[in-house]
Amino acid sequence: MQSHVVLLTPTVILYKMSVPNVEKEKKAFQDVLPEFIDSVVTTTKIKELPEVATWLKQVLNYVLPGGKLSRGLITSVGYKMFEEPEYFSESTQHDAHILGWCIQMMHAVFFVLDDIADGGTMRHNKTCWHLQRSVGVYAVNDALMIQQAMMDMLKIHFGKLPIYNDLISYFNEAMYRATMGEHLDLSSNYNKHTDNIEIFNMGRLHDTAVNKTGCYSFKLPVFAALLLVKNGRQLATTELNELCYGIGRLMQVQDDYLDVYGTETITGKNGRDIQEGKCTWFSVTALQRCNSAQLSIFKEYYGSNDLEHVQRIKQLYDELNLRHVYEQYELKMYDDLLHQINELPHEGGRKLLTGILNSCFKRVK
Ligand code: DMA
Ligand code: MG
Ligand code: MG
Ligand code: MG
Repeated sequence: MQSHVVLLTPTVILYKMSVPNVEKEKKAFQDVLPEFIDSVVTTTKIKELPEVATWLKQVLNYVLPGGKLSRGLITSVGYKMFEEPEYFSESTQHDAHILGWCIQMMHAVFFVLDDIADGGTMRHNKTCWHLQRSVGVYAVNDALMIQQAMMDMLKIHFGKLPIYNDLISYFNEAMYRATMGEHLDLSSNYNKHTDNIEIFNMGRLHDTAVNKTGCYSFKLPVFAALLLVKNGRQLATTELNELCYGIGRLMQVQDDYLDVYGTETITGKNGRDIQEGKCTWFSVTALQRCNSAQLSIFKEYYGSNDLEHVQRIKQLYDELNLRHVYEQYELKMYDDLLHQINELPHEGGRKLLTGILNSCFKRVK
């Protein structure tokens, strides 16, 4: 376990502890992808329709490889970190890789659909799938096909194991919550004509983040990994669940930051929250802090595609010093989560969650 100081404030010293050999773990996880995609198209029901199987293979080769792969890595590294050395086996590690790629499939389902809904154009530094030539709105069917191929993969690889029912419950919960979170997100757009300013509140933001991000991005990969661990059920506690949701909230607040201030070539996607009039940490915090003149500016320009209007909103964020407020907020969230992690009874769990938290902290993509 490596550790080095990443930030020094008068009151807080934070140590960045990395999960051992995370690059090696990532490489091992990525190496499984060709075999995984092959298994999707040759063992699930799609094998009966070679033409469709060829199509799905093309879709998966486009949407699965890019990005941080953090969800899948949490599952594969999580198995290793939670399991006692005497029970660890390479074949279960392989199961963790398959499970990790199933979760990456779920992620692909959501970002393919989310990019249609949000007017996204770039994802993982590539053109969004729905903007690929001839795909268009048929990407909705592709997303459903990825989802069902994922369910079939779970049945083929884990259907005969006693963990299967729990696994399906976790996957169903994550799918359901993500759609609920997406609904909250999509129905929170500011509309100048109805002046629905009341949607911008921290409670709604919290519910949105926990559901649209926290459940499928953190709870699912951590709890799925625990199903592979010999005595994992005892570790699947409410406290751990809350922590996963907390990390999800942090991730989403950071995602909102990167949407406005991130570098597109690094995040690999284009920010659209101001144009779409989204309820984000920045819009909610701006409204908590603005005076009546600034409120009028917000109402006039938020939720417009006009670049000058977008600039005017960014200027408002600067006037309110929101980047500084954000940095303090991120640090406080980090600090609170670290304290909660240190209360966890299992050392491997503490290491895993600290590793996840640190890989998120001050992230630029
Ligand atoms: C995306 O939220 C949520 C899901 C379930 C994919 P978002 O639109 O803020 O994500 P992004 O910024 O990556 O488009
Ligand atoms: Mg989006
Ligand atoms: Mg969205
Ligand atoms: Mg976003």
